[in-house]
Amino acid sequence: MKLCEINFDGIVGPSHNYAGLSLGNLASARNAGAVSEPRAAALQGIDKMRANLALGLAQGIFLPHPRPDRQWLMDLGTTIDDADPALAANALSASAMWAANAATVSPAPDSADAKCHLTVANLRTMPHRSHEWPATLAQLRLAFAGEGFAVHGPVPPAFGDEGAANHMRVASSHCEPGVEIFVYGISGGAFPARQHIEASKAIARLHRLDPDRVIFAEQSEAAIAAGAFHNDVVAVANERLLFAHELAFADRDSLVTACERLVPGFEYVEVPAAEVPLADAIKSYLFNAQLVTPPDGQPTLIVPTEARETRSVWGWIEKHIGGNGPIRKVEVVDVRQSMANGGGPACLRLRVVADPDMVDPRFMVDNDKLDRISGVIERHWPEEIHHDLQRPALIAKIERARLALLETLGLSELA
Ligand code: SUG
Repeated sequence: MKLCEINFDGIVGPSHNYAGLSLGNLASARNAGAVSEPRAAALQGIDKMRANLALGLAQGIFLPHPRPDRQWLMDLGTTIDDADPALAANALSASAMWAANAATVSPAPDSADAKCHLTVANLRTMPHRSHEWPATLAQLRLAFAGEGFAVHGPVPPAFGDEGAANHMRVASSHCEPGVEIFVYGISGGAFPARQHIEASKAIARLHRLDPDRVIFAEQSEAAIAAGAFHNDVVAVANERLLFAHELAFADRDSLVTACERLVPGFEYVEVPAAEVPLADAIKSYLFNAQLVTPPDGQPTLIVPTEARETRSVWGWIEKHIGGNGPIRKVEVVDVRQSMANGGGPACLRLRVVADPDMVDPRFMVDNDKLDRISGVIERHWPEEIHHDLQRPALIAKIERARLALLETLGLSELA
């Protein structure tokens, strides 16, 4: 069995649009009502996956969900034709593309039963995301059906859980037992805290983690108030490295001390607010980067183009790399369509440390399969979506597009 980190990217669905649905997510609010480009958005995501493959990383996919979610509308006593526009937008969101919110993952080396555990996120805080979990769970059950995995249903909706976006793992290498950091928020400010500590504690128990190797860290109020609606907007970890903004955590010192005690070779890289103000970090998504270790062993940061365009951020990156800091390389990817809804490179992927041969191969990709997927996107994804979300011809096109993709991938059972 050969464990490695696999990035599963959510393919951007054909209903991708800007409806301004996420309170506390500044990009979503700023772009409310803008014209979206689902085809370009999905192709940007495919190019990001190609860049990961070119780095020598293992790459997987998750599929768009059925949209509009007719079952959800039926449970609310309405249909896509009759629903008021706000409800219709909630039923049509392509938010499942942000796979970092699909589930929390604890790899086999961390669990008492040596299985890789995945708990689907309930996403109960935002109405448009609260109905994602059944379609996510169906995919997790197919992709990770093997004996080495344990897939769990959502934590009860009393407590908000937003998946891996608020979870980090530090370990001397992916294959060694790690320390899992669950970051939670406490409500009180203008924006909701989407991850509750009770949900995180439940997941740590369900995943059979060693309580001595689990840390619960509070997100700083300043970060939430500045628009860090998920911790992965202000921090990211990979193997021995934790990379974070100075203002990410309520009590940074305790977190760093615990990691130093538990993880051999642990390194903390902090970006001071004096060099990169929180607002610049959030606008540019410096921390919503994929921090990865390609086969060449050089820790690499995959940032969105917005990071290069933000002077303080790009200056910090150049200084760090030029000064021989622990992050050795930077790659820039264009995911502007997703960024405009508050989703950067790291939001678009779920990391799973596992043996790729144990994953259902329909969820793994190489360049040939990405060619076939882009072919379907080019043929079927709408070029633009304006504000006429309930137009019957658009709805029919969106539904047909997804079915064409499922058929191409041999996944029609998800229909
Ligand atoms: O949940 N945006 C998503 C972005 C998720 C980013 N994920 C991570 N940080 N891991 C959200 O706020 C916008 C939808 C709209 O406004 O139409 C949205 O749902």
